[in-house]
Amino acid sequence: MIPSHQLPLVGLLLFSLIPRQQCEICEISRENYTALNPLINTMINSKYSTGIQAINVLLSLRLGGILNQNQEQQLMRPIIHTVQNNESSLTSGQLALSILALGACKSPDEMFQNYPVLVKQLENKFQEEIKNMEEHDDNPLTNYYQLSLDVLALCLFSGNYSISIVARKFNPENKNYYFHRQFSVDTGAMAVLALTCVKRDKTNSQNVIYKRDLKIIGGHIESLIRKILAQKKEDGLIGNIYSTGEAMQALFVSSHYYKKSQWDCQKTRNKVLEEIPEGVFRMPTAAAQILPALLGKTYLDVNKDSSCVYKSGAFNLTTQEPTSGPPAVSRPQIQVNYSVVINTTHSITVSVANGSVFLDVMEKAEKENATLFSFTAEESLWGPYITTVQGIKANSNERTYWELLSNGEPLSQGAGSYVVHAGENLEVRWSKY
Ligand code: CBY
Repeated sequence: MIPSHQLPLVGLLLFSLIPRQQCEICEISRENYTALNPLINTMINSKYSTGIQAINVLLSLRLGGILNQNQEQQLMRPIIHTVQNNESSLTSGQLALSILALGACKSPDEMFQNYPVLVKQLENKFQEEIKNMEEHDDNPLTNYYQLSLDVLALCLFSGNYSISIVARKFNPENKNYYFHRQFSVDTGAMAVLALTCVKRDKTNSQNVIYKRDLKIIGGHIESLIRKILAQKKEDGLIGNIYSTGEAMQALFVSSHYYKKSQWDCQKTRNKVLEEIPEGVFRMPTAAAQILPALLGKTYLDVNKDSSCVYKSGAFNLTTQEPTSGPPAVSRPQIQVNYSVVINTTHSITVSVANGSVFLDVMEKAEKENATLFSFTAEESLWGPYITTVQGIKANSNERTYWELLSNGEPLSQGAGSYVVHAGENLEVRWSKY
């Protein structure tokens, strides 16, 4: 017989012996960390002229416990500069991500001084998103990926937001989860992280209205997880290679919503590891979005005491300039076809240096005929985002944008990173998502 006063202790012991089946996290073991070196070196050695591109990198490296204090300071500088000087021009999601990055693993007193001000600004930006939806046929100023980041940052950093608005707006049937009627895994995954945070944060509340909304939110998580798992591919990827890291994070935090047999975490992880040497994650943001999942971390760990412990010496960091290849002039030229498609098609054949990206082709075409091929781009976390062509501007209230295609197929990389091939038919098409 076990004396009754020892029962809680025995219970605790038994609980700690239960295998972690409930929480399927297949992070890679320390011996295999060398496989991650290309990701980490890309992030550390890139030059961040605008803070925007460094945001995700700082968050990811902090969560992984990879930066020493000096490196951390260096990455924080351009980000702090960006949030302080461009407050109004930052989108809600960029501000939310900056809050996550600057606040990751810091106790309130170590935190960046203006913190409460940033959280207040985010509350306002989130409200503007909701207001825009009410006034413009349910279209936010940005998109649901960013609204999810907003809720996540407000939830993790004690900002104000309405649970009932979250329960209402994040219904998985909402059109904002879909582009061209295709479910966006990135968006669904970020929403699962946000909704899970809200659910965990408010579960102990006695408020009856909260209880009703939390039940609705639980239903949303379940349905989003079903939609994410439905995008699992034969090779283990979920959506595409760039959405897989975030899908993994969503699946880590919601393991009681699916059966173990529904997802082979190792298979997904191994496929991602295979792609690293292929250079698929050459963009710092791409590297930053895959790394946490490979280390078994999620954005919900951002304010856990135990996270971000500095793993001194675990990674082989090289501090060299990223190799950029021979100068463009000495590279052989290739010819590609480029078209702008609105209702009619305007085409041109241009020659560019081998190894050029889509944006180089657009610049060359513009030089040859500015009337037909003029364009503008904005800096985003993923590099340049094409906003206007021939003066026609993408508009989120109308769900219009300039779609990039090659040989009739939409590209899965942006204009600044897609490397073009000789003879290819490249296209920018005025489209509706
Ligand atoms: N992030 C965001 O606001 C973007 C959210 C996101 C879901 C994002 C993908 C996922 C992510 N992890 O960041 C997203 N794309 C969105 C929402 C959109 C729409 C933006 C609408 C709006 N009002 O905000 C839209 C217009 C449908 C869209 N993406 C367009 C494009 C094309 C850009 C073309 C251009 N005009 O420059 C393009 C190139 C697809 C195409 N063939 O035209 C595109 N997106 C791509 C390829 C991608 C992936 C980038 C991958 C890469 N290696 O470059 C992406 C990761 C991402 C960025 N889009 Co969108 C999706 C994927 O492949 N998994 C928040 C902010 C703080 O960072």
